[in-house]
Amino acid sequence: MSRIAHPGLAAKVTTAEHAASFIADGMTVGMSGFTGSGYPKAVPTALAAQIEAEHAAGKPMRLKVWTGASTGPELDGALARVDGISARLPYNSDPIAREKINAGTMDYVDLHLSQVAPLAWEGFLGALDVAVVEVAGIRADGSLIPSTSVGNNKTWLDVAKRVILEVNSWQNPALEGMHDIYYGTALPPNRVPIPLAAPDQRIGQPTLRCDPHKVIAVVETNAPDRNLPFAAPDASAVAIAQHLIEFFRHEVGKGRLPPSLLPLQSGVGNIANAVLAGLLTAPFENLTAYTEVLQDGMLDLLAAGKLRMASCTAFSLSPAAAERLNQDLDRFRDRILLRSQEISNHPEVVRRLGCLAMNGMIEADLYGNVNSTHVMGSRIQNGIGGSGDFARNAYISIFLSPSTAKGGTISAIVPHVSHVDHIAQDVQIVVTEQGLADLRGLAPRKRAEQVIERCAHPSFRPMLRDYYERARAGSYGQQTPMLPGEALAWHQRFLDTGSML
Ligand code: 0RQ
Repeated sequence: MSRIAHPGLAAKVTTAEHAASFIADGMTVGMSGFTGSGYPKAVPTALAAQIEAEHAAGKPMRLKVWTGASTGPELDGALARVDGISARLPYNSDPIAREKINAGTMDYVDLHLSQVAPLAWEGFLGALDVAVVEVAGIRADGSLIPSTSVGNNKTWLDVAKRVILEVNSWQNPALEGMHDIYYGTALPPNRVPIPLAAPDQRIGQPTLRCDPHKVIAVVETNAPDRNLPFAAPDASAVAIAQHLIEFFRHEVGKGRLPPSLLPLQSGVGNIANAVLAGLLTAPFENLTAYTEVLQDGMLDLLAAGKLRMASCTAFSLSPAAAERLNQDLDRFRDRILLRSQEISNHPEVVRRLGCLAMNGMIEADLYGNVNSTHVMGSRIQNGIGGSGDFARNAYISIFLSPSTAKGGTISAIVPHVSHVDHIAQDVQIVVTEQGLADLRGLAPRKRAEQVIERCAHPSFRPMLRDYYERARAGSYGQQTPMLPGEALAWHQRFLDTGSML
């Protein structure tokens, strides 16, 4: 049965190649997609072929590409491979695009994910020529059934001059009704409070609005979302999870957290997933999540009945977990809500709900400043994503990482971070496999002692103590002792010798 119930839009069905031909050099294209979910699969691939042909004919063709967050290889990978992206925002984890960004041949605007939609309405990002959005179906009234991610789709459909829709029949029709799309946002001075006071509250409608007159092409697809499988948690990830769960138990014991904790936010990656796996056997029931991505660990918690419900903007599931959810969607559909990313990550809502923010990091320094994005201060790994939206506004802001990287040659605890994403005021708890530093209420010098003694790897502790003692002796000021040249030379040593040791 066709998924396109609107006759006018059904009449616009065409090939991906024809749809892609509406996109020209220099245009800005807003695509759907958030992690490997809900991104268009056919038009970007056709577009990559078109770009390759243009380049072969000696003609320029490069686009500005906006999305929700990272996407799948058919989008970022395909367009980056043919050198078809001049500028990208707001998040990237594609390895080919990463190389181009770090080679300086692709501009990358790394943004807080909650701020992308407002920036687009405010006109601060320039005009959006075309939106290319995957949906699970089109209803008779022309409204759109969202797919496995919402991301910035609402905004792209509203602000784009023209719209191309991909209707993916691989997506489960039972997705209909799982979304909550809120149309109450406005620009200052007309902005009003977001009326959301609990993770399971609905404040919007299940479908996306779209003016049918703006739709220039509809493409039918049947293609799976693609996320990478998670690695099984290693000993380090398990130790990090144990420290954190012990901390939660302690906080419940002190009466600073309720027994069912507070809404969980969990970042991307294997460590975050290991923490969720740890919660499966931890003594907390009736948990909730108010987060960006729903990953395997959360699905397991939902299946086990530990997690009462999860609010997110996208599924970020391994192929096996995506298959499992697709087969069994009826079991989960009343306990999962998908929202636009400006709401899933909204600072006002995160602060009101009191989220427990758990995010990965590249490195933390003695005072608790965190670098989430740049290796050695200059080479971007992914982007800040939603970590800043949550960290600054969380009830407790937690950053997690193994204490070393690159086979133990690099310390994730450093004298001074080589790039700052999260200032010390936004970082309350730092956890490595070595232990957990609780920095709440501590002045910088007390923070330094905690971070070195609890989080640093034993092979780096003597060097960090030595640096800190000399900083205490020779620093210009004693509020946040620092020897600027040496703090940066710490990173330079790796670049010079391949090891910080
Ligand atoms: O590089 O793959 O070349 O070996 O960084 O590190 O250990 O695989 O860890 O997948 O958990 O990612 C901060 C990047 C951690 C992630 C970051 C190198 C390491 C490896 C990846 P290789 P791991 P993870 C909401 C939350 C920002 C966005 C965010 C991230 C690679 O958590 O992108 O929080 N966060 N979003 O070797 C040198 C160090 C290093 C280092 C790691 N100290 N020095 N290299 N690496 N630490 C979700 C969304 O926004 C969608």
